[in-house]
Amino acid sequence: MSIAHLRRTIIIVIACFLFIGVFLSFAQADPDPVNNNPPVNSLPGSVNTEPNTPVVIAASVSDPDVGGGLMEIELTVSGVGGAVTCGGTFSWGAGSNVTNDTLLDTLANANAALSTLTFTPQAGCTGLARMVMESDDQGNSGACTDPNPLNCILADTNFVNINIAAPGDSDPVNNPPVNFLPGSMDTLVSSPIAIPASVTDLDVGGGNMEVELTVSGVGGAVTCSGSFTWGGGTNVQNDSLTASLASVNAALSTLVFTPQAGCTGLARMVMESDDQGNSGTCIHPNPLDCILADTNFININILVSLPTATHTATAAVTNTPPPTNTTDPLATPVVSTIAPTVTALFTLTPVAERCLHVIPNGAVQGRMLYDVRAFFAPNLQSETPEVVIPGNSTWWIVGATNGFYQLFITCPGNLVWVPASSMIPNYDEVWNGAPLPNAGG
Ligand SMILES: [Ca+2]
Ligand SMILES: [Ca+2]
Ligand SMILES: [Ca+2]
Ligand SMILES: [Ca+2]
Repeated sequence: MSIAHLRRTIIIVIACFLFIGVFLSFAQADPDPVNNNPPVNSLPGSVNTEPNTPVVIAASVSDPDVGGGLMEIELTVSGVGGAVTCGGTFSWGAGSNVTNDTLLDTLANANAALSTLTFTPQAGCTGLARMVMESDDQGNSGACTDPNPLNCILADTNFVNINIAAPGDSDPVNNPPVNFLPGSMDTLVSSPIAIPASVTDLDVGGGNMEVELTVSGVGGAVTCSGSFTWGGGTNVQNDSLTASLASVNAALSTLVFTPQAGCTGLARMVMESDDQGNSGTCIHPNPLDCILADTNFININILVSLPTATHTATAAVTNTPPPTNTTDPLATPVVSTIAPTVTALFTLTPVAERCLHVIPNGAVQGRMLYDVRAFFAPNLQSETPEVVIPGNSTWWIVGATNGFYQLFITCPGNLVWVPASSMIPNYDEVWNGAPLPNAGG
């Protein structure tokens, strides 16, 4: 490499460093090198969260001329009043579970503390909370010619609204919990039976529910006692659990009732769920009045033997002719040879039958395209000998797999399958062509 070449290379490298330096100085430019410039808060105008659920707030501050000087950051949870209906607390790098806090530190450290800012709404409250952020630069930096040095300290103040509501809950008052529990089930003498139980609550959010289960004492119609096991306890006659909605439902999902040994007749279990007031602004003088509950019971019929294998069931057929002015493929008149109410002979293997008084959430009704033989299982090998589902009748679809739909026919426990290809959406005014589930297959 020649001397001239080397010199040219060095000049280019120096030019590059100069360019980068100028670029960086522009990036951090002090727009007024003589006087102080104000800090600027970065804070969202609003954030959304669910009741009893902490929310991260993205907050930071900048100041073009604070340099290595100190900033003061003050955070405050607004009191309840006016539009603000909920209090709360916050945690950040400088404090935990506080309603007001200040920090005096460098810009970098202030932003490090702000980077972990999390707001926790007041327990059980829905509505609006608010946090105020004030940053001042302690006069950093610039010449101060004002006779009052306090006038040389520049500040920025903002607030963030925190909207606290459960998805789909437009009502700021508490909504009650709803239990799902079959009205009755059958089991054999001394045979434990799994009970499908669950609870929902629109606005409990991250708050706790309390579920209490009790085996009714013998008396009146109740002739048998028993015990139960669930996620909250084993072989107990009374138990309660206070936990999140997901946790109480996980506990309920394993509920098994064991009848008193050798007893036949009727046992009963009571389920009471309360939402601990979660959530809603409580306007009652007595806070207990803001706790909403649902109470149900299930009758457990304890039988020497299960009902006879063959029985006649009257299928609840909604055989309404389809309307004429829709895209319903059946809008052209269909001549059905089957009467509106169909009596079908069911031959089902006796099992501890589960009667679905409660249709699963999200289930839709479909319409039969034509008469079709029902199946015991979702496969072509399990065709029933005599159960025919009439064309044009409508049914709840409670399961879908392997190219089959499972239909709820009638209580107790009569569930059958039909090929999914034999059903279309129901175009009546209630279902309005709601899509049917994907049956795969
Ligand atoms: Ca300045
Ligand atoms: Ca400044
Ligand atoms: Ca509500
Ligand atoms: Ca509630």
